[in-house]
Amino acid sequence: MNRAHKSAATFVLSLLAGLALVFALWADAGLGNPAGRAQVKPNIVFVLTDDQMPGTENRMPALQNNLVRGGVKFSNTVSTYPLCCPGRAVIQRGQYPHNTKIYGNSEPQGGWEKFQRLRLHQNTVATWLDGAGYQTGLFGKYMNNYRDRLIPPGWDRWYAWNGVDQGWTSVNDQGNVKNLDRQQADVLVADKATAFLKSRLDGAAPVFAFVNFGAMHEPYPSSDIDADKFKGLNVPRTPAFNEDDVSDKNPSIRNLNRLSRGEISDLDSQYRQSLRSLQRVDRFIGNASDILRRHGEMDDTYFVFYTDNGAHFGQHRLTHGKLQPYEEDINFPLILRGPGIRSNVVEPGLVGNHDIAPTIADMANAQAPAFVDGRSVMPLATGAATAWPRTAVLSIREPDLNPPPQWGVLRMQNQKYIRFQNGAREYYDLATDPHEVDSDPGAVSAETRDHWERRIDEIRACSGQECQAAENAPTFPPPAAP
Ligand SMILES: [Ca+2]
Repeated sequence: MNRAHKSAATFVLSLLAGLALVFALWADAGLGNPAGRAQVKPNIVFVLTDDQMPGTENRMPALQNNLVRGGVKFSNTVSTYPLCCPGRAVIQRGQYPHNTKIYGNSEPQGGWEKFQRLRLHQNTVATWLDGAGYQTGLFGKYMNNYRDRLIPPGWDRWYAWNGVDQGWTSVNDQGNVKNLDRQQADVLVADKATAFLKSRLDGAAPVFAFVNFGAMHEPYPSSDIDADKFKGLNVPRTPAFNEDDVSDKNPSIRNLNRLSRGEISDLDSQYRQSLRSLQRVDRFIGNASDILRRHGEMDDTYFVFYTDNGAHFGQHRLTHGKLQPYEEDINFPLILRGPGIRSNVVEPGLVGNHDIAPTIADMANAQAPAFVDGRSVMPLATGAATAWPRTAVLSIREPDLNPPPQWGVLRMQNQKYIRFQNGAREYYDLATDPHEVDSDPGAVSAETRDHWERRIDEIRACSGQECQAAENAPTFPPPAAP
């Protein structure tokens, strides 16, 4: 307990302050902690990237060395709505998108204006942690279309990009709006977040830093020192890349031509640029880890690493984008490291981005409100869970101004059932077909398909605690009576 050692030093310097701290530590210890984790509230550093394709996390050495090898990587993490603003609303509130009602990046589907209009900003993971005594700070991308002098409740330190949609032109630095050089935006995010950690770590209160990078979203700004990295590297040529046969898929894919040589060359070039842009995020993770170690706080700090949504680069004949029901867009791995969390473990238990806020609340020993749909994944991360009863998580794309298809995915442990609004259905056995190249809804019975259709509707209608029952329902329908 390094912070406890510091408390003892404070005691020597100031008898009164020392007595108060000793009392606080005694009271904290007296409350006990059922998970057996740190008695002093841990720091939490949450790094969120933008549009990151699954697998690219393996090209981030500091992330690998500090977080993945020292923590748990969840290989089945469902993004409940693979688009920026809906994802960020889910992440801050711990709710499914059908409960945040944020379905797009701007009005009337979503955006900061709608998030604020629905007063969702008033009750988030920031207010929960602020209420639990944390020093909170947000850095970088907040919500699409945020261009306001208002600092949302719960944030003590505020450094958030302003602009229309993705066009960040300025930054709100603690209420002062300044011009922003977009090329340098991620460097500044890292600098401001690093300064926050350095200045606040010696305080008595624990720190919650929510650090939001623009990488690896287009247009992939990167630093000169990374210019020579990833030369000759291409998008992984999995069976999904420029898929040979798409006759098994819904019409929006079935009617696509194979990618041209020029399109593939562009995708490979974008992929290399995006990996270079991620190195700024990676350096932040390395620097933050070093600072925490120097302050003796690394073992008292949780790291959370995730993206607002995944992205595809040429899979299933799609060029570059998101908002598709396939694994590239909806299964970026959540990575956790910190007190009590297992080391160097890939955990296959089914989790979702609606679990992140309640998980952070659990780490902070803060109370998550009853509206939260997700659940803490700490029992899985620590290994305390003897069972994980969840059998499915729902991912959706709701009607919006973008072209169809709209869809709902029932993402099960090893299976995936996709219902398209246009009537098409896809089914993948992920155990034998992890790249989703052979959809075969006929491989399961009509009763099973009906059961999965009902489950999509049930999860799509759930709220709060009842979402757990909807997600825990049996994967297969009960056998018919003889
Ligand atoms: Ca995004």
